[in-house]
Amino acid sequence: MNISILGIPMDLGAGRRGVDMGPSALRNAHLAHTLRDLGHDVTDLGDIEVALPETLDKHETGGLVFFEPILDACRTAAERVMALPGGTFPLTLGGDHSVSMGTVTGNGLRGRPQRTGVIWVDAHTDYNTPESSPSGNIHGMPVAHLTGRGDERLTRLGGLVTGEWGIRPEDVVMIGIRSVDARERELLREAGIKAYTMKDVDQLGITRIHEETQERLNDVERLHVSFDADALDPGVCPGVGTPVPGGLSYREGHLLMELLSESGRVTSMDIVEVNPILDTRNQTAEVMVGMAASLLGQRIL
Ligand code: 4U7
Ligand code: MN
Ligand code: MN
Ligand code: MN
Repeated sequence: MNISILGIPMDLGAGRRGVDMGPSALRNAHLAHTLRDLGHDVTDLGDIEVALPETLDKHETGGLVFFEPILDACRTAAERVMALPGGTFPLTLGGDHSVSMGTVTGNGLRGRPQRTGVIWVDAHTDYNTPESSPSGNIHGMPVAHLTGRGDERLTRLGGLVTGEWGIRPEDVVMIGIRSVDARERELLREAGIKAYTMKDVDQLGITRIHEETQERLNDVERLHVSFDADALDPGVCPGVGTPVPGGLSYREGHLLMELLSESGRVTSMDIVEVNPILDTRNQTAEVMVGMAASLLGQRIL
């Protein structure tokens, strides 16, 4: 397979600094080399340019912190993904999770706009709107905006999204959930978004969750996996900005990626929220490179 790596070194959407170094940490953990060893043709496109917080006034626009530079970066990321040749697998590196507003949109609109399913692997549901958000941090809002809720400049990605295309709420499946804000919970219920909590992971297991996910997303033409490193337990991935105890084990993460790989249906992936400042000797980046490898065909035997 042809894989294109694109970094979005942005931490403007997160509450603390450091995930802007995620792409660099993942490259240092031998991302491209690992994927080449699996037989893939890998091109690293480098990073897109993102404004540094030190050069900006931290201003809030209607409950959205750093709204303008985030919109800019997401739009650029979407355009870069859209420009990739057909058949290429985009592997996009955050950055905080707001980058996925750009990457998912770019993947959905590439070539001709297609119905796109999203598997959101995360401790959080990232379904806040500017009104419901307790923090104003945009990394807690990407799924709401991708499914058409929230600030219209973000849902339309500054005019890039025109017409009918959007992610349907029924085409989103979340896995690993264990932290949801009060208002966010109500919004999720209203929207009918399917979310597998850690309780579901404990009770049903990843195999069953994967089967149900495939069934639910049976009709989508493209399938994007957005993997927030904080979905995994902080013991496995300590280098994340918003750690929540009780996460996916190392094997649960790999099993999910292995099953998705076997399905042959995944067409793009993000790795987001790796924070090297808070990490231990780049462990989190190394674990996340392993997750990407499992999704992209690595087998034990
Ligand atoms: B991440 C939070 F309030 N819900 O909106 C918010 F708890 O991309 C956290 O999943 C969001 O890491 C976490 O700020 C966003 C908070
Ligand atoms: Mn997230
Ligand atoms: Mn998260
Ligand atoms: Mn986070």
